[in-house]
Amino acid sequence: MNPQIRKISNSIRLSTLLAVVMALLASSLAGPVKAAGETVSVWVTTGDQTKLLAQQPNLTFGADTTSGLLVNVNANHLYQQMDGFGAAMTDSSAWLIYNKLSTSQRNTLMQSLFSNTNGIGLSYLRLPMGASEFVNGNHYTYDDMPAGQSDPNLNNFSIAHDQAYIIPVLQQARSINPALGIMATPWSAPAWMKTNGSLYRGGLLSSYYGAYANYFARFVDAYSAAGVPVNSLTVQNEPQAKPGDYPGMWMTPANEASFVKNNLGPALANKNVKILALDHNWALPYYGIDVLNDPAAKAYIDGTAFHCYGGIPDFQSITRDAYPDRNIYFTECSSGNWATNWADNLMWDVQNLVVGASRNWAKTIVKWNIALDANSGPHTGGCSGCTGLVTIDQASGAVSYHHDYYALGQVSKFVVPGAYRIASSNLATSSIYSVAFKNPDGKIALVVSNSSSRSQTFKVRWGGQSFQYSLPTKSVATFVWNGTQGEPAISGAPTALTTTAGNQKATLKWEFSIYATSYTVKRATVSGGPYTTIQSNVALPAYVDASVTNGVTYYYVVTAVNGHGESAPSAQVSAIPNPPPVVTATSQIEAESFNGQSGIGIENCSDTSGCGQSVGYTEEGDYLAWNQVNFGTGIKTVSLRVASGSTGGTVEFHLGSPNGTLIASAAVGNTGSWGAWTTVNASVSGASGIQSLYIVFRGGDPATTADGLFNLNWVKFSTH
Ligand SMILES: [Ca+2]
Ligand SMILES: [Ca+2]
Repeated sequence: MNPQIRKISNSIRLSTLLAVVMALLASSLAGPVKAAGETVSVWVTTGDQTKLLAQQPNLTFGADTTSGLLVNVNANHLYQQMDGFGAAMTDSSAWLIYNKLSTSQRNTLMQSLFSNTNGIGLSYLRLPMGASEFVNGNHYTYDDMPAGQSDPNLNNFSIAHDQAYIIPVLQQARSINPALGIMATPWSAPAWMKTNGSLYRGGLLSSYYGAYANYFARFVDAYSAAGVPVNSLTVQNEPQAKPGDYPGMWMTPANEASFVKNNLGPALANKNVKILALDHNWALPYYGIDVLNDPAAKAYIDGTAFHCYGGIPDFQSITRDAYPDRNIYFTECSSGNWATNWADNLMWDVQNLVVGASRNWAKTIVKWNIALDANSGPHTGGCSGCTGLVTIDQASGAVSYHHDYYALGQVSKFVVPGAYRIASSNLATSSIYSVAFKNPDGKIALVVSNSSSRSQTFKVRWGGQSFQYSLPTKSVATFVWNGTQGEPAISGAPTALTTTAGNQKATLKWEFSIYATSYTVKRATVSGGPYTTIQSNVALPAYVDASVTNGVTYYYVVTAVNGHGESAPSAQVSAIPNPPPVVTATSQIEAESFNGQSGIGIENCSDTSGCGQSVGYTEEGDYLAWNQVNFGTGIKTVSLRVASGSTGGTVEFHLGSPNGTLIASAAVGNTGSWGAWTTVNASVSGASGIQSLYIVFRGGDPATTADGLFNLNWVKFSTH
């Protein structure tokens, strides 16, 4: 119990009186300390493209009302601090901008990208270190050697390739937006450092970990000398991908942890560059956790970076919840000619990237190519239908702007590096999505999208005032205002409190209260109380209670607190912390219910027999583990629900450890696609009683095979 809070709540009438007196003093004597009726500027992009980041007539905050759809904003709640918004300056993008535009065309485009008065003020660029597939010509690194030769001292290292046009374009971008951040990412180490001597697939030879760390350090120094300081590095682009026709390199979490703690971290120690793990799909939230599980690696790692090509943005929070002292970044998503409905594309980007990634802790929102030509190029291998933020006509230099430019612009033009994400309502059941930020100068920017098929009217409420707005179908609006948030008394209890029991913990989440400055969490061991305060001054609407004993039922309520005092308590919820339960072998064991794993990814899925989530990204040696499975007696067979778009592989069932007693083995072939589910059966011998179970995936060398082996929905043992 915080004594100060208790004092406030006990003297609520006095403090209310004081507040009234203070307000009177402020309005009559001190001038506009808190000027009500703030002006709101409004910028809209509509799905029918009649308005493209178009400023609308100003609105004014007025008296608060509480009917209809309510988008609440509470700037007291500070989530992550933003590093910026942007896209990737690939070799292809820089080549087009530098070589295919006249000076005047180039200046106009660069202003439209990087100025937030003449354009959308992009503030973060991702830069491939060497070639991705988006290159005008051959794939390259900064230290290529003839086949059979190596260069362990990096005598041949040079960024001359980039000096021709990439660095000049980056310098111009920085001159327009001096706050521009740069994130660099290698697609592959030089071929001579790799297990297969190729820029495609293969892994990094352990004998060159030191040389490769020096390669990063040389790159950072060379770019700094060229006037383009690098703010962050990801260890490897898509370390779990195995591209066959453009640069890529296989790295496991253990590879990244080893490379970072022994080589890359020390090599960059005094260079003020953040090191980020993963840089791959939302579907791989356990990868970053596995890297951060190594404390020596974690000491050098700022956070984990995600791409959009599998999984959902919410999975970012799996990594963040495991390591709340490390950051989250969103670093790549391409649009392309596989999706051509402009309005739907606008809504997808706003909902999943601007809103979804930001609401799941991302400090950057970065799309893929900033510019490509009309043929989705130039590119060498890889994606053949990708589109950039803009398309540049190689013949005329004409520039066309795509939905991504406006989706990003609705936030990047108004939210600068250093802004914090603040609390705002998501009304998913009404297809109204929002995210809000508070800039370093105090200015608030609220982005609201309406992805429903009709116009919708909602109210934005902030600090005891509100305004109303009607947003057309499949459109997005940004509302910008300045001022000090008012602080009326909190009228209602916190809502939507939920709790999830875990091993030695209970996790609480609730909807934020519009005027709260903090929350108090209270607990009882008897339903209805009396409750004891276990934590006051909780800054955000979430709490993990780790001071629990397994097997005990706990009852929780939360209250919202501000300068006027404390709200009524929320509805009560209960949880019984417990170790993972014993799983019955003859029940349907969902693959995603594992207690331990190595190397897997997760996806939401659909299957006629139910799916929830499935496990994928399976390669040789990956496994799932359950601590306690009760086989009973007489187990004879096991059924597996699987899907595979590749040649498949083998699944093995072991007891005790991944290499323990083998009780069953089943071959899984191509089922037609990654979503074509089929049931495979195998005989089982030697399984009885309560055992730990390991499901181990077998097949091929992960560094060189083209795809994962197969997806797994569930397994079920049987006595028949
Ligand atoms: Ca894997
Ligand atoms: Ca499942």
